[in-house]
Amino acid sequence: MEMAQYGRTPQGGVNRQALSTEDAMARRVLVTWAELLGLTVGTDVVGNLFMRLQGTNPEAAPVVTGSHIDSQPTGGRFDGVYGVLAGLEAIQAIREAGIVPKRSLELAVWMNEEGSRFAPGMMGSSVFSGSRTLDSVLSVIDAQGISVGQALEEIRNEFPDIPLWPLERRLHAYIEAHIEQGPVLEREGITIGVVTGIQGKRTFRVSVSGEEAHAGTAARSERRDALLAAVELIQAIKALCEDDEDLVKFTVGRLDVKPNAPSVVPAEAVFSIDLRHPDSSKLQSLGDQLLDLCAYEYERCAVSIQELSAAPSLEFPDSIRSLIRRTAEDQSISCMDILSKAGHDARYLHYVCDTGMIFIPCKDGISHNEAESATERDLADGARVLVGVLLGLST
Ligand code: HGY
Ligand code: MN
Ligand code: MN
Repeated sequence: MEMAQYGRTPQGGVNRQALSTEDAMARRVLVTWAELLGLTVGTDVVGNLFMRLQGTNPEAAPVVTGSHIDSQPTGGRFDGVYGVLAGLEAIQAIREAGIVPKRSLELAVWMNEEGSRFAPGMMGSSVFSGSRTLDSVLSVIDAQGISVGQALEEIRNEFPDIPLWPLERRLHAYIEAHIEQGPVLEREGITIGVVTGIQGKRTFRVSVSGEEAHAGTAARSERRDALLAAVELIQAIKALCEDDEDLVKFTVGRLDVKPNAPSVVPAEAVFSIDLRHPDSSKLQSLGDQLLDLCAYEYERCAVSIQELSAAPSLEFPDSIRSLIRRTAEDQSISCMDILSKAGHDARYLHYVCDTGMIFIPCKDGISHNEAESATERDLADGARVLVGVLLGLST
């Protein structure tokens, strides 16, 4: 609740976008809490934050837990930050129990998971794990034309004393606690989701270019209305994505129109596409058909499409999943297997070390919405299971 003050919105949610002043304030509080616990704090060139409880064998690859603290513009108080604070609580509980694990335990705060201010998301975890190059993210700009590189420099200036740790460090395992962001656990009356994997996702940016004209005089047959063209194209993609099983997830979350003036025929419409499906081959073919649709002309306008990210469905290793399941059962906390329909930084850690996720329910499955909420009991149970899993991996 205290963390939710940073970027708090009047409707009770948070707007704490990546590398914003609200993000910097939240980082400041986290670093203070970590230092009070005697943890060692580090960062890296892509703005990830790490807080370490040293193990008896400092050379051994660490066990890492964490998530993100950046939010969507109308985000909730739990998406991401729950995993960071559950991780901090878990490390605090282990330390206060006087347990010194063999492997160091680290809390990770990944930079820009959400991809709202700077697209695509998961920049911190993908660069850390070597899936993306640092240069490919530094040049990305926000709506005001500020680049990730500039924003990172500002954040570094806020925390000049935090040492830079290397990218692509060897990790022993990574565990992320997160709210489900869907209705299944709550509907089934189950507390812990043993996450089996993450569904695939492809994101695109589509630019439609037409020509400014007078709204009152330009003849319809001569108009090159970029917005009407975008609407036609979006409708065509919507039809392509309609499946009976409701497995295809197609979202146009952002649409920018230029010049965006009521009496000027729009000359440009740029929109985002977020496309997801649990079956990687289906996602591949849907995305390719979408690309084909963009090859046509709509309202005499030109269409160009850029793929921003493409990630197949993944399955977490059974070793981690059974450890999570056993830990929940040992603590008589109900659990069930569940596929993550939402994306997470755990995707990129999965490519470099044994990785898993622990879900807890959220109210009505609502997320990426200011009404997002979770019960204290579920939040605490998730942290309890996290402690057990971290001990299982590090002692
Ligand atoms: O979009 C996602 O799946 C994640 O919550 N950023
Ligand atoms: Mn999240
Ligand atoms: Mn999110």
